[in-house]
Amino acid sequence: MAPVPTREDKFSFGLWTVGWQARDLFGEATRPVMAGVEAVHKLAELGAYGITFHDDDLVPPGSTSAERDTIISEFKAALAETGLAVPMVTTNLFGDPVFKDGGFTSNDRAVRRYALRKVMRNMDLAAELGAEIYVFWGGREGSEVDFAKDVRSALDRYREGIDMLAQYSIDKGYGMRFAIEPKPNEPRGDILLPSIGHALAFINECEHADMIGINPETGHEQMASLNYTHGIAQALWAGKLFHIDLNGQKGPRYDQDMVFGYGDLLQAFSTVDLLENGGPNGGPTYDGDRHFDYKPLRTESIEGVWESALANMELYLSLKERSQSFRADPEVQEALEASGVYALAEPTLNEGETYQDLLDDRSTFEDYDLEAGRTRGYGFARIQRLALEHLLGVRS
Ligand code: ASC
Ligand code: MN
Ligand code: MN
Ligand code: MN
Repeated sequence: MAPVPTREDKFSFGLWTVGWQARDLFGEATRPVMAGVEAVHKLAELGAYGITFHDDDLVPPGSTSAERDTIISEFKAALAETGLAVPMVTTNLFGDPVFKDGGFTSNDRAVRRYALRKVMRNMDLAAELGAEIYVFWGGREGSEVDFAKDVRSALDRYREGIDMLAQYSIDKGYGMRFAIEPKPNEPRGDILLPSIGHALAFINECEHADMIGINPETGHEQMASLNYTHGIAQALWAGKLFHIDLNGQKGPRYDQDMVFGYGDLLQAFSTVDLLENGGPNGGPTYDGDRHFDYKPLRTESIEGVWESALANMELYLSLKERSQSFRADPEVQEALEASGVYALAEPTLNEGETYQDLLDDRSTFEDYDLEAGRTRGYGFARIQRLALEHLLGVRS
């Protein structure tokens, strides 16, 4: 029996995910528009905790002020009725043709100023709905032509925008935390802040770095052949994992946004193990929402949309169960012990030991048994075998 999702599991979905009409590069929409209210009711029924949105997902571009007000008040009523939360909100700075060269980093200054206004307007709504996280995915911040974009100036403008918006949140008392979402390419040929590492380095240059973290998406890292679990572990280590976008991706190709676990299942297993168990040697853990940013298959009608929404949550919970059985297995603990996994938590130098003490310790170099170090085995093969047996449920 698959585990049943509940509010306590803190699952959330983008309105643009279940609401995706499945318009792609080669074909028209295969599904009708889904109103925010419908998504709220159905997600709540399935056991989700929250719903997130881009400004334009909730309020179609071109709506009048009166239409906007009506949509927002109906959306709020649905939230009140179901108890669904809005933990995160974000801005669409990619769909409108005005953003073809980016929002914060467009070569056109008027576009940059318009982009900032669009974000501020939506931050006001986000605050009204109680969102604590504000995501920035700069899908159009980038280039196809290296000579057409001064990357250093673009990063100056990116930082200027983020700094100003951080100040806006502070001055308004919104208390939001920002989460930057990296992606290597698509829709731009190359996107700025292409990986977790690039984004972390960028944040360190921002004025209000303490309130800025990242929102890494599984598939975006995997598009660049990077290990997502390692990436979020480094973000946790840096105290910067403010939010996550979970989904599935089959290696380096276009952004597939499949159901979580439908790409690299083994890596999804280590991702859930890290998020739920925090790593064998402890350290900062993640307590935000388990947010899915996926696209229901284009082949599906509405039944398939809700089927796949449920599949994300069920698969996550199944992997959580499997990771708990993995961690609780005495043989696994013994294998981790024998492999030095726990021992890596021990500092390399003794307390108070200096480099001079190390130089004086002949056992570390002159008398070190190099041959023993060269020929030992680490036993990682056994850990992998046990992990797969737990994942497959042949061991519990
Ligand atoms: C986001 C986000 C993405 C993109 C994508 C748009 O806000 O996290 O990955 O927009 O979902 O289709
Ligand atoms: Mn300031
Ligand atoms: Mn994606
Ligand atoms: Mn995403």
